[in-house]
Amino acid sequence: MEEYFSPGHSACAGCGMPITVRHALNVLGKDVIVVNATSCLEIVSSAYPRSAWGVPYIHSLFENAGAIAAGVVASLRSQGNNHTKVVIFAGDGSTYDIGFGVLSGMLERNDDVLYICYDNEAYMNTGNQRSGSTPFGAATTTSPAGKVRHGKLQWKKPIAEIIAAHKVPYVATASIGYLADFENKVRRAKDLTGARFILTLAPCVTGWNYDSAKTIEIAKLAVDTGLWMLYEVEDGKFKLSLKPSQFTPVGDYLKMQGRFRHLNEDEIKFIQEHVNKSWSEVK
Ligand SMILES: Cc1ncc(C[n+]2csc(CCOP(=O)(O)OP(=O)(O)O)c2C)c(N)n1
Ligand SMILES: [Mg+2]
Repeated sequence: MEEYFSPGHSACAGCGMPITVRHALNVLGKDVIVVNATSCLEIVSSAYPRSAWGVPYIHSLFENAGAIAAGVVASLRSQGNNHTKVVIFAGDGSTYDIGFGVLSGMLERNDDVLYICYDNEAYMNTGNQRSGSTPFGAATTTSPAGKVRHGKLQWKKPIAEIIAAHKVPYVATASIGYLADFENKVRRAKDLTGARFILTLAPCVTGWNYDSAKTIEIAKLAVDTGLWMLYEVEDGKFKLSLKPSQFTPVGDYLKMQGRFRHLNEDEIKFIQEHVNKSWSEVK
């Protein structure tokens, strides 16, 4: 198989982000133009004079990936090119927070763009600051764990639900712990037109603070504990991709990561109850 995201980039060993990009491009193929919002991905893959990209690549600001992609697709289509796919790769900082306004515009116009967010649950490139995606209880440099408080005090922003509320043709959540499921979702999105969005959990070794050999295990455990729900919303229809018959306790996931090290049993129970409630709502 030809590769479009090559080794030799400078991502950390075990980083979940290049796994996301590589597998997405394997499905999307060569006829693609990538727009990439400022993030770890841009830094590790595009420092001049090197490039890890085997497809055309544009670096955008945090704020305007959605607008740049909309412009690229408008230009292509006006030239009679109806085949080239335009895909955005962006981190959670851009997606949930700083680029959200422009993303919302792209969705509202139903621009023919596939947006893939690799979610590592914080602003990692600048040294691990909390984002709207950082989960409850996680310690970051701006939601520290100490005597007064234990990490982030808010839950994750429900970004996939917010995007589905725009009534775009396709929204999905994925995890690199379930790569075949992720690839199937990219394949489905590739075949559709209009604004499509895939949110992929992509663990960060340094920010989450775990053994770099455990990336896939952790990404899988996030799903198996029920903390990270895999689903699709196509034409407004919600469909679970995987419903674990028995959930692993959330503590098994939390205790593997330094960012949750400070949590006590009551706090872990509180998170477990939140997960149970989310699933009963879905049912
Ligand atoms: C408007 C703006 N604010 C802040 C920055 C500095 N900055 C560059 S990358 C980055 C973190 C990106 O976080 P995320 O989108 O989650 O991607 P990650 O680094 O985690 O891969 C920040 C804060 C910037 N480039 N532009
Ligand atoms: Mg991030």
